Amino acid sequence: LRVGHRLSWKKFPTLDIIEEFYNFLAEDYSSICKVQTIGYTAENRTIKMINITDGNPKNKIILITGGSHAREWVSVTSALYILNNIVTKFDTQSNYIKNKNWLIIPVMNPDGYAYTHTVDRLWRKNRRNFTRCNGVDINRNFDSDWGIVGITQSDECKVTYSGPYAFSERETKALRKLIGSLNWKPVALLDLHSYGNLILFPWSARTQATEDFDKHLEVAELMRSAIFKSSKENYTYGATYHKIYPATGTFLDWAYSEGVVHSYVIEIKDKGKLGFLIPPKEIEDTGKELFAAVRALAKYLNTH
Ligand code: ING
Ligand code: ZN
Repeated sequence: LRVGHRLSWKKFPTLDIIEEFYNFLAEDYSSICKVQTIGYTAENRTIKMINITDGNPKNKIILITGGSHAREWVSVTSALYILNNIVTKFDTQSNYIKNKNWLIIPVMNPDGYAYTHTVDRLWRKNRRNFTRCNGVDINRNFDSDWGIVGITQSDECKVTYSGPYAFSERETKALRKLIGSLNWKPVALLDLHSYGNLILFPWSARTQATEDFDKHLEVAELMRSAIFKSSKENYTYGATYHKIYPATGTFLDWAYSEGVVHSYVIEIKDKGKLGFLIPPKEIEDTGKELFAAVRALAKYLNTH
């Protein structure tokens, strides 16, 4: 138990413990970090973001998100690990970490996350009520190629239900409002998911390569090798459409189309043996390997 909060890397934390940790950071490191509410959920929970900066207006913005899918717990703890390491060791960080404006949203889907702790460990979507079934897949509800017949899922009972229309959900609206409110767009997005040991970049809904394909390959290779050095975990990379499967309305594609050139999804471990049920003893090493990937990205952005 650390003084001031109950978060540890030995257990997957509940939302209460996560928010207690945010408040601890905001109090103890008030000169570099603030907790902001970016919106509200279907069940009226707050969606929180931690904003870290030394105040230099020239800092490039990097957005890191986790927990858009409720059951992908290791995406939440990895975002928390990254957050903890940036903030609590800020003075000892490399320059390429300190000269960024970090926006970190560890739990994009708090209703779903709470539900996986209390009712159904393998719930994926948010918790909005519909007539037959509940929940929209947050990562299918953004306004990027939303509605393509055969890919967009219109059955509310399916785990990848795309919602009645693009940006129908409060959780996705919060992200749209955040990006719209910034004076400068983030240069990078790292949207954390599990599982698969993969680094993915756009497009998810289109077969063709983006005009930034070569840059994406270069950064993905840097992150892959940083992860391998950290933990000996093997990750591979590619454009989502070809590497895994076509998907419309994804945060990845939408962020990229909004001008976030370096948009990536990392599908954290494993390759399917334990899947979503990574045990708590892996929280710390996994956090470390993800922070290694983040450092590689931040370092690249210093010279590009
Ligand atoms: N996988 C992602 C999903 O939403 C993905 C894969 C990421 C698809 C980004 C498209 C864009 O299906 C998991 N495990 O959620
Ligand atoms: Zn996911």
